[in-house]
Amino acid sequence: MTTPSAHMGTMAVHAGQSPCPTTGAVMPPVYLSSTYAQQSPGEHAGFEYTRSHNPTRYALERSIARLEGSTLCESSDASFGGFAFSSGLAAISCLLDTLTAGDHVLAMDDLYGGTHRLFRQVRARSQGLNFNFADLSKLDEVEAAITPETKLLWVETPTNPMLKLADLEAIAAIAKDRGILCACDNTFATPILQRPLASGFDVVMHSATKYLGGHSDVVGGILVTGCPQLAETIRFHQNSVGSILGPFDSYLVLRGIKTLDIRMRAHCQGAAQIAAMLSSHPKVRLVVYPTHSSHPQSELAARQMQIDGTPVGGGMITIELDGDLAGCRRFLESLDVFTLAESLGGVESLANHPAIMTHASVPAEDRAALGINDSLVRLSVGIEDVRDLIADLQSALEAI
Ligand code: P1T
Repeated sequence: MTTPSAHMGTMAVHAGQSPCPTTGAVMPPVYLSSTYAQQSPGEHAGFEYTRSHNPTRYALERSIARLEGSTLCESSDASFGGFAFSSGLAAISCLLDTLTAGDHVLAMDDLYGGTHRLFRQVRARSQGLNFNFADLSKLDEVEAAITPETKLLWVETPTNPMLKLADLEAIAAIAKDRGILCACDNTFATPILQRPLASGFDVVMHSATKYLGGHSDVVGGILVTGCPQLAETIRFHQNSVGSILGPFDSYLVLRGIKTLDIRMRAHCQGAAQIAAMLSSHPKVRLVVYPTHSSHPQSELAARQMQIDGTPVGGGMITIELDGDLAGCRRFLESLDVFTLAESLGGVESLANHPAIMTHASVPAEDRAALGINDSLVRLSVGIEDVRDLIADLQSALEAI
């Protein structure tokens, strides 16, 4: 069942999958075989070697391609628009592999720390790419930072961890005008909330480790494109470099995606209630939540992030506590239902201290400029009963 008019909840369950023609198995089997028998050299059923072709990975790749709205998802050859990798960073690396030494990449200033590290500390040296970081939530900064060598615009929206937004349609228009590829890390929003390809983006990327997997039990990455030529290029590089997602991990992500729609609704509902509670709490100096009226881009959030036409802010909240690092540590150590851990997007609620944990590799002066200070905490709101989450936060706030 893959009719293009199906709603997201239906597509999340069915896209890219049909019962096994041999056994009727409803879930795509996990094809662990690394290689496939050939009748004669070069004569086979389309599968040669699992790095290049794997039916379980293909099922995941077709599923996410359809959810992100790639028109290539029905293509009968391997360029069907979705690509699965061994991690989110491996997916980003593969896209960078399509660039050439000397190319310029303009990236959002607020990014996951590991993406920042990959750009600045690895690919600038190993691949000779030039990176610039600008506040792409401001369109004049996008225009000003583009150079004749700019080949890729890289945005996260909402960003990790400051939850800044990039105006997808406006940025895609700027990039298109200048023939620059534009890519969006859609990890925080997921296709349930926003579909960058429909806004004119060329590529969508995910850390599948997060909401797509949804259960904190798999590490993976995704690229999706709607451009046929780029799909061929990415498939070539995915196979040539080899950082593919294994069959069992592909199965886990596919299984996670089945409940993505229903989970994202729950994450958004819980997070909105928690953001409202925190914004009137005396021990909280700042609450950042995209659809909250205090967010400087709440109007853009309402336009860009929706479920069934209703604005939703996602499952992530960033807060600044009214205390120093010691107070912040006491808060984080006192949490009970929330677990203090890196990562996000699972069914269980997590709390993270970006300055010491996920964003430690971002230079201190950049962190300071972005507002990633010692009092900043990032919350990933899970799908537990929100009353328990609120009670947990209220109790831990008393410890500051
Ligand atoms: O961890 P990995 O699957 O390689 O994904 C990297 C990545 C890419 N993009 C975003 C927006 C991310 O949040 C991440 C990973 N982030 C964390 C581990 C974290 O706690 O923020």
